[in-house]
Amino acid sequence: QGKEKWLRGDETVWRSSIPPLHKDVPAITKSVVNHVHTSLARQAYNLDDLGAYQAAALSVRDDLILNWNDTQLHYSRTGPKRAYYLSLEFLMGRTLDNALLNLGLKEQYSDGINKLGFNLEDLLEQERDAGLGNGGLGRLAACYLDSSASQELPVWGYGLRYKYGIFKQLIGPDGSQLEAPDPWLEHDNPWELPRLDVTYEVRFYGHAERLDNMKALWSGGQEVLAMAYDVMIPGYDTKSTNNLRLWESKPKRGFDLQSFNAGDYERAVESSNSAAAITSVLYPNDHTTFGKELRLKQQYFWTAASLADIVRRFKNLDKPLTEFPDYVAIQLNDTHPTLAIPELMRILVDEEDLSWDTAWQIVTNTFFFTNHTVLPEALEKWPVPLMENLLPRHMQIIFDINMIFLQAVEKMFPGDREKLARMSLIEEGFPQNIRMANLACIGSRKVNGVAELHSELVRITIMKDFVDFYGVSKFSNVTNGITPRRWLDQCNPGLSSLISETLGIPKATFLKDLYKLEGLLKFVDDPVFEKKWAVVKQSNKERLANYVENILGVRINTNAMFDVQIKRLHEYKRQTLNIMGVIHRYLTLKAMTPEERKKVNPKVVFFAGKAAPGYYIAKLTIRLIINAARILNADPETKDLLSLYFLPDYSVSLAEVLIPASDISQHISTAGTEASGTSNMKFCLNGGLLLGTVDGANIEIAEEVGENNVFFFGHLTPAVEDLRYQHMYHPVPIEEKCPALANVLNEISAGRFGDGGVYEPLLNTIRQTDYYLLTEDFDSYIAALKMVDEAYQDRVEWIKKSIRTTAKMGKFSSDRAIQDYAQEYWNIESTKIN
Ligand code: B1N
Repeated sequence: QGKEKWLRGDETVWRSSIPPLHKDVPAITKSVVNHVHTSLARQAYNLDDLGAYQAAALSVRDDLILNWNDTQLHYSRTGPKRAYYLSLEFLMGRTLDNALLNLGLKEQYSDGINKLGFNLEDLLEQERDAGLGNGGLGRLAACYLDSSASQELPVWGYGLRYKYGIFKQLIGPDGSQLEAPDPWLEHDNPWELPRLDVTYEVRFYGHAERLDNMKALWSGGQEVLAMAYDVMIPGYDTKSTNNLRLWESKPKRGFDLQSFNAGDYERAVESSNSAAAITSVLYPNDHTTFGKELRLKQQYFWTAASLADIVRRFKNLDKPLTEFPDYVAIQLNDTHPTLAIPELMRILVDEEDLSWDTAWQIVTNTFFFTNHTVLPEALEKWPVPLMENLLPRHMQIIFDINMIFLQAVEKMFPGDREKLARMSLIEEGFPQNIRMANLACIGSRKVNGVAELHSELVRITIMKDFVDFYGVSKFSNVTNGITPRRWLDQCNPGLSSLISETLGIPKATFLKDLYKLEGLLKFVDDPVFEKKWAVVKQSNKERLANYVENILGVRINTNAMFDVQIKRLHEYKRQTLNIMGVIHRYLTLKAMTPEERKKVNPKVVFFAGKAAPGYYIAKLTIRLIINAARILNADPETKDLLSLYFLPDYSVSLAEVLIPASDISQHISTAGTEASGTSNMKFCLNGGLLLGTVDGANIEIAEEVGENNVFFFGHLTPAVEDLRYQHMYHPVPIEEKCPALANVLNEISAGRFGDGGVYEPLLNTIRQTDYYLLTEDFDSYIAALKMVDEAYQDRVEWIKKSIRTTAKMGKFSSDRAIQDYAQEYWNIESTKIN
């Protein structure tokens, strides 16, 4: 390394001129003021919070870039095996606070910013969330990047730089959700580096002509440019700074000069508009597929640019392509990047002239596939005619993969036509459809689910035939995790400090090894510690109350129990079960005498979450929650005992305020439907207790903390199928099956929470098929809520439960999950950057 010849100019001049990191307060103020004056062309007299935020961010960015440079140079020099995480979503949230904590510079910056007459906490609030994701799947990708960098693993993310992230949620006068665009780049984004020199051409449409040896020539059509933007991902307490590369689509030329010269200006910009459209907006649906051409374009644009970039980087190593899997592992985050499989085949066979078999060998040793849901409506299928038109060469490759694969299946299971039909990459019908999960499975080395139960369901339902064919060892589990840096230290600094002080270890020790939290168990019966624990929770509830007062203008009772359900609105997540439970509680309170009411503990129920803009039933649920809140919160008889808030525009930043304030949170999906859930882990890490069904990662949380510290209810997964069958073929009227719920539905119908007619379609989903089994679980849900109330009466015991819960969250660090991927899947190693 030291013997390398210096490439350009005088080495000593270069080396002595590299700027230093801004580590002490004078260096920090100097750097910030420098950015105020030069980068922003402002001065002290005309600087506001936004400007001060920008200057602070630019100063921190300088530090990140220096670390990033050293990290990337180190990777290039040492050429380790790298892993790439391909995700159509990265729900990053804000960056400044996280970067300061990971760099270990928060206190210094706070002091420096004070000296300049500003308050760091105010500046942090100026930053917009990077909301490039819908929910759990996108936030998981963000946690995994943090853990990869923190553990000094050579991992890059690849995604799209959407001009508009997840929509902003507004609430209309009638209580229904309205959507507004999210122009998150409006104020410039200091956390990205535009790479004008990193561009690739991506082809769409055109014609594919078959040649010999299963090769083909793909030509014509439309070419679009992909340009890279790099987002620095700092590790915690390390110099390692990884990269998230996001692609932006651009027209190859500014506009079509021919049409322009011919005076057809509209035509001239049309093609440039259609190129820019590809990365203009994040699709706001989760768990549903729409079959829209623009979405398929996004998927191909992103996988083609990412693979071109990965192959180019591999070629710099000067190794034969057959060694590609020794240097590259690619994780497919759900089926969204599955086109990477035929795309790598195309590169290897058509461009690199490898034989089909050699190429397939390389491909199937490079890719790994994570499935995130078994819900049928979420499994991606693309119509064959659409694929044939947009990506003719990929369609040929998929047919060829399928033919060879089905021959192998036929050989192992001769004559089993039904099995062949189920395993085929092509679903018969009008039109035919491509089953992306099947393609992702056969093109990957391993397939995993995201929690034990879910991985088992993958093996016995959607992938059953593939387990029979490949053997079970290809199908395993990596239970999801969350980064304790953001989801403990950053969002709950009070608790983080208390833990550090109690265990007598620096924060970094447990933030890098979350199992260290078990040390708290020794203090469960220490009354002084219990008191401090309760004080932290109380101050987090005050912080939330202030937030609510700011946006809704009401003061909430922080002595009440805080009960929280925050997640995307979806029937399977059963926010309806929760709101029906709230209304049931309200009706019960109304029926009580004032004397009886005196024995009731006050409770505040919080909801937050977005509904996909086209998801009618989910939007009706929001409307019901908001209109019920208007009645409940205005009822003088009950409002001090039960109040209800729907906080609009749920985001990562809002989660950071809500989660540390919760006493109890709800994770109440119909058993077998929530693959994992990750907010359940976040609440428990922050000492909130869990009320949930026996589903997803709830099960593993209960295994860790002990069943007596969680509140479980409802039917178990094996019962669900039978119950649905009964509902279909032997329906029992809801009045008989569940009178308590029937009563709630009747009150809603009767107009108690505004025009009852509006809610009929929602109520009918329960009265009729009840696919998500609310009528089956309602009574045990109400019983579980009652147990929560009783448990909360004994506040000391509640605090003990809370401490025990936090203490046992070690398993749910995303560091553990990433270690598992690194060792069992990618075969990559940590490297220290000096
Ligand atoms: O992925 C999370 C899990 O914790 C959740 O349980 C799971 O529901 C979530 C299509 C999805 N599964 N599928 C999606 C997102 C976007 C889209 O277009 C499907 N999200 C999940 C992390 O494993």
